[in-house]
Parts: sequence; C-alpha cells; structure tokens
Amino acid sequence: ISKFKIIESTLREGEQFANAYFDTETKIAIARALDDFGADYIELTSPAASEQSRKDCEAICKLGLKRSKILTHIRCHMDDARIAVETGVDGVDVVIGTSSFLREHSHGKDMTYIKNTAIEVIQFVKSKGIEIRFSSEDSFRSDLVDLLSLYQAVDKVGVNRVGIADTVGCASPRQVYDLVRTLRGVVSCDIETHFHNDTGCAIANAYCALEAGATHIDTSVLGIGERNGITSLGGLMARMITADRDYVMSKYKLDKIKDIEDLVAEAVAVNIPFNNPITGFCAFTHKAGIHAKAILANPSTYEIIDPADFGMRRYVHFASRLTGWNAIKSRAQQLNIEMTDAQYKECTAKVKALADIRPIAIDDADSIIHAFYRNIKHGLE
Ligand code: HCA
Ligand code: CU
Repeated sequence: ISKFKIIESTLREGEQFANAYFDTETKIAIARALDDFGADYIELTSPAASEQSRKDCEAICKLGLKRSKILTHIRCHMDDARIAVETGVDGVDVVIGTSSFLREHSHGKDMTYIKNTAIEVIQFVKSKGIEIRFSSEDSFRSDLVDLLSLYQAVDKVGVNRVGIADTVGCASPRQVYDLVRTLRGVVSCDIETHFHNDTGCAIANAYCALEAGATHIDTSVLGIGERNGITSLGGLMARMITADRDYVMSKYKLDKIKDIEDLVAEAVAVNIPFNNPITGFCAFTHKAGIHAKAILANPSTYEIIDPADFGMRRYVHFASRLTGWNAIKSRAQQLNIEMTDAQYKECTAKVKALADIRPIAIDDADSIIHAFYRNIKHGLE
C-alpha cells in the first residue's frame, strides 16, 4: 500500500447530505478540527454555488491552517474556474460526468467537447500557480476507452491528479482494483478516488484503490454526502491502521476523530451509528464469557484495533446471561472488591440467574456483586 493522502470532503460532499446546513462559523470549526487531525486536503463547496459559499471559501483560505491544503470543487467550465482561482485556494478539483447517463441526461456534452474544455480549464488553473485535479463523474459506468484517452490527454497537459468517482456506488472492490490498476499504467500523475456507499463498499473500495496504486482518497466525517454518503474518515482510518499502523499513527491525530464526529453529528443532527467503526458505542465492547476472558488476558485475542490508538477505551460487558466469571472478577476488582475464584463463580451464577429472567443493567450486576460481598463479610455466603 502506497503512502496515501486524504482529501476530506465534509465541507463539499458532506454539504450535499440531506440534513446538512453549515453556517460560516460551523464550517470554520470543522475546517480547524480537520486541520488539527492532519487531513492533507480540505475540499470546499464551489464558490460558484452561491454568494455565501464563495465568501466562506475565502474565509477558510484566510485561516492559515497549519497542515491542510484548501481545495474547491467545480464543474469543468471556465466560468467556474475563473471564480475559483480568485478565492485563495491551494487547488481546484474539476469534475464532469462522462457516463452516457450523464452525458445524455445531464449536461449533454460529447467526449470531444469534454476533452477540449478540460484542457482549457487545466491550463488556465495551472497558469495561476494553483494545483489542479481532473475527475470524471460516474467513472464506472463510462466507456473505458473514452475514459483512458481523456485521462491520457489531461495527464499530458500536466494535471496534478486525475480522479475516479463511483458516483452511484455501484462498483465492487474487484472492479475498482481493475480500473485503478489499468489507469495506473496509462497516466503518470497522482490518482484520486471517490466512492459512494450505496452498496456498502465505500471503505473496501477505497482500500482496493490504494492496493491498485491510487494515491488520494476522498472521505467525509461519518461518511455524510449525497444519499447515504461516501467513505467515512473514521472508517478509513480503522481500515488503514490495520494495514500500516506506523504511517497512519505518524501522520494523523487519531484521538481527534471522536470529537470531530461529535462536532459534525451535532451540526447535521444525527447520532453516531451504533456500529460505526471506532466510535460506535459498542465498537470495543466484549460480551460473551469466552471473549471477555480472552480479552482480559490479552486484548489482541479479539481486537484488531487497539482502542487506545484512537483515545478510546474497551469495555468488558458483565451484565448478561452470557457473562463469565472472569468478567465479574474484573468488575469486582474495579469496585475494589476481592474474593476467591470460587466466590466470583458463585456470584456470577447469581448475575446469570437474574439475566435469564430479564435484561439487566450495569447497576443490577453491580448490586448483585455488592450484596454478595456483604453477605460474605457477614458470613452468609
Ligand atoms: C457529485 C459529484 C461527485 C464528484 C466526485 C469527484 C461524485 O456530487 O455527483 O469530484 O471526484 O460523486 O461524482 O461527488
Ligand atoms: Cu460524490
């Protein structure tokens, strides 16, 4: 896996999420948080979208962020390009639809027109000393020969990156691998990739793209975007830390992810999904007796990610009919209660007996442990 870079698009793709409305203050808070995290790039909504979008883009460029470069995302059109280069951005991401669906039902342009306009826009943006990426929307439903010849042409005029976008979320990991691999043999510039999550493959596709030679991955916080969104920042970090821990740990401040997700979740009025990688409420909760025992002995038995790497903590569940005595022992010790192993086992039987009758809470298990211990001290057990 090559050393990848993140193009964080919460403030562009994420603004296309159904619930998103970011005022200037919120955009700035998100941009600063992403900069603290170490995002390589922050992508912003087109300044051509609205007057306020343009002002916000300029305001974020003026923040003087420490680490993240600022990009804006525009249609492949000279009118948009002229506005974009005046905002103070470090780079411009240009996109145009290349599938027959989009060519026929959206913008109505043919491939020759697309190629000529792309070259004009690229040369113009470059002439301003600004980084430029060219991407095709709906790449996986575009004609492969058309696509490769277009990318070859823009590579020749010195584009910094080309992008592949699975706009409708239809691509499978193997298709991604094949397309990126083929493209890798055709262009010499960097390759950016963008994956929608309609079929649940957004993180897997990003990983496959990197395996095939992509250099940049688009993400958004919690994956927010059009429909059910794109590759999530936290999910990608979970995937990548298992592949190259040293690189990920040296580059990104992973313990910031929880706060960034909370910030964005609040801004768009959603909860963090229970099964979210890393930050879902049960992401590091171990429940069954066999799991709990092994985790308490050595966390690597049932954890591929160390929660501490993300500033998170593991939790060993001790209040269910599946609870084993090792978990009860560990909980008792947290409560400063020491007993013999035989006593922990007996106490566990009481927890399980209650949990067989009704769902029990932490408090219930704690009460049973306390009561059992009191009885021991009074010679009743
Ligand atoms: C869209 C555009 C885009 C662009 C991706 C890119 C997509 O909202 O339709 O510029 O790489 O998914 O195609 O987000
Ligand atoms: Cu998209």
